[in-house]
Amino acid sequence: MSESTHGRILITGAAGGVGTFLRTGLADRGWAVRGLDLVTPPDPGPVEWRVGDVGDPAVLDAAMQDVDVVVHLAGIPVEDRFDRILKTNIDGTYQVFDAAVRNGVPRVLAASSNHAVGYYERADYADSTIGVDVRPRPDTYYGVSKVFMEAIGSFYADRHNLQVACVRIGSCFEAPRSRRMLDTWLSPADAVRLFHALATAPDLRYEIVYGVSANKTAWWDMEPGRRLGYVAQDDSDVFAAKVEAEAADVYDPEDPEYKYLGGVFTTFVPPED
Ligand code: 15L
Repeated sequence: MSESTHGRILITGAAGGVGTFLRTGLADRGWAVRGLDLVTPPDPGPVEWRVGDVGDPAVLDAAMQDVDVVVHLAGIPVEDRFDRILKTNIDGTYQVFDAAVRNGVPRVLAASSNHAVGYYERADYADSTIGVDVRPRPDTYYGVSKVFMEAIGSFYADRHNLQVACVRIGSCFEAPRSRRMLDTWLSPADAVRLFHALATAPDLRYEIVYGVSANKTAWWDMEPGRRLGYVAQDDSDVFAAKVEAEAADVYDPEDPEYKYLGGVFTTFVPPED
């Protein structure tokens, strides 16, 4: 344990969007934060910074010294060609889990995504919420890489007693950017609440949770997160009038953006180059 209140947390992909929210938010909560990314951001904040690639075991071994919890965010955050997803998201995630076991880090919190289950249809959940135990239905190669993340997390929890939580993150931005995101929004403050709760939850073995705020229109089961101490406090409803006024299209429940959990990701084709 370090001298901080909770210990040392390593965030991979700490320069990215979610990483930027978490690295300052978790430091404010009393964690000693170590950030790892390909670049150093102009304003890393109260963070010990490491530059390197999660694909490099030596980089990971150095970054995981004296670490209590790894938050694994690094990866391509959208659809891409399979070979790139394979290298960065699938092999990169394997490397992170393997390095955690090799270096005796007890807990890994991994950023899965709603796109692991993106082909589920909203209309089928008009009177219920979608659970975390449904069959994976990835909507992209990106989503496939998140299913792999959840699978290797489960394998390493069973094989190596690693404590693992996989967070199917919704849309983590300052504010919802579209009508769909009124359902899927995870506020930056709730993201910090969620990852802090998962980092400190007693008796964690293996869990999948949805990473979403307390949105009036959310249709994902919040109970697994709640059981682990996550109390969401934000609701996208405060942005609803603004989002509705700015929406360019007419609401059509058959539009993939609204029909599927993963929205337009269900229509994405990987780039050719
Ligand atoms: C994700 O997994 C992406 O990384 C992010 O860019 C958003 O598009 C988000 O899902 C979403 O579904 O809104």
